[in-house]
Amino acid sequence: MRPSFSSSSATIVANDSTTANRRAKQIIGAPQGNFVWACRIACGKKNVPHELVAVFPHTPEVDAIHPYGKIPAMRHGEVTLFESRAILYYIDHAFPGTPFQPRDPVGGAQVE
Ligand SMILES: N[C@@H](CCC(=O)N[C@@H](CS)C(=O)NCC(=O)O)C(=O)O
Repeated sequence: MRPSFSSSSATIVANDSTTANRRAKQIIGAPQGNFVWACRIACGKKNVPHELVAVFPHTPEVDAIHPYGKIPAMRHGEVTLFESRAILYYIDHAFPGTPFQPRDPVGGAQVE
């Protein structure tokens, strides 16, 4: 069963000018999931347009990417990722905008 969600919240309208942004980006997972929310908030902060594929854990869309079937997973062109920290890292580094973490080694390590 697919979870219900407001389709109006599933698409973030943003400047689509970069090469990375031109590829379709999907966040895969039920919208009520806290780790899913973290990834979607990150997309919002970076103005990264994305489609929410609203599915529960252990569904085919998730199992195709995550070896343990957990949400979130992510697809962006040829790139597939799982684990919210990895997805957040990707969003932070692949797209322009104010970084979530300091880029200098000491600042980045302190955040970690
Ligand atoms: N460390 C993972 C945790 C993901 C996670 O536990 N997601 C839950 C939903 S909030 C899930 O998929 N649970 C199903 C399961 O554990 O089998 C991450 O940060 O992505």
